[in-house]
Amino acid sequence: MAAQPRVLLTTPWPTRAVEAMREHFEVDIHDGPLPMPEAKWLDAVQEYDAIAPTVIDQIPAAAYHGAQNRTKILGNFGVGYNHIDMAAANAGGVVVSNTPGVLTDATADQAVGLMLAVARGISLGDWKIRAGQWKGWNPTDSLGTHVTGATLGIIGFGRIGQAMAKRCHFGFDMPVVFHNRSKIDPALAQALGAKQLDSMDDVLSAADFVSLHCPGGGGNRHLMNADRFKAMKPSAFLINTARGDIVDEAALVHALKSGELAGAGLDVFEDEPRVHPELPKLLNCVLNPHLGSATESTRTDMGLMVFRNLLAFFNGQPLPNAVTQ
Ligand code: 8YV
Repeated sequence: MAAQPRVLLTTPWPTRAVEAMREHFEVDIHDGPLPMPEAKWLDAVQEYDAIAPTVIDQIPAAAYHGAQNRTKILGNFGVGYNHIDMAAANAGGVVVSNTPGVLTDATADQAVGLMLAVARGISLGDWKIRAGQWKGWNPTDSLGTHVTGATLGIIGFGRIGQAMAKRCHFGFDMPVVFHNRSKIDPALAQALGAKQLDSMDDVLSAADFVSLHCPGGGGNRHLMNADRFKAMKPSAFLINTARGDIVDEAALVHALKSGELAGAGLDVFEDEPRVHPELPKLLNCVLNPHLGSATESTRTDMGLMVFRNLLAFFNGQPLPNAVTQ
């Protein structure tokens, strides 16, 4: 019997996805310090046919030399791949797959949750009770911002941006405006109660809530900077479930402190797991530790999707989710 392909997961996964992998591959799971150290990466690319990284991995340049290495495919556990050097992978003949679609709903749900949590003081209220700080109801205590009917601005109208529009338009009667690099079919936008505006600044100035759903890295680094915060209404909130580097965190802290922005709901940060030291001190933001796709079923589905891509690769079939950039 031919030897099974050897696969390394750079961090533990949900059990069912690992079991599926183990039916077809010889699987090892890195259980040392995270992210997986560079020395381990350098050994791993000589020992494994495939490696399945996640967003936290810092992949060394030598890992992309497909001709010299045993590793010919990176099956990314996640849809975003800004931590993968695609130019190097393409040049070195290393194939990359990702996990689009399966985490769309979970991530849009989380964005809605952050919007409500920061606008309505849900996490602050929870903290007040736990800290024994609730002195009793009164008509002016802990007043938040009304969400239903407010205008939502979406930056990046891909799968997750569209799922956010759907929830907010049909669930909260919100008019939705959006910015997207390419033109979106107006009929598709209209079906979600959304309208594409000419410029990003048009969206920022119209919105009561701005939710980011574009990829990180490249030209999107610090897309939300001091000037862009100035373009937003002082009563507006920023929601980020996309990537931390889209936001200039220092400029955001300034905007939140100076009253240029009313608040922020953040699931992702520029230099995870480090969070700008001022953010936890601010009561007008809600902070989550990168939970967008963190449901048991979603993380299992992500693992199963990596598995299907590796299976196709080792069977010589086209990858269902090849990253082609
Ligand atoms: C993941 C994500 O948890 O898929 C993505 O791009 O941001 C998250 O949902 C993480 O990136 C997994 O690597």
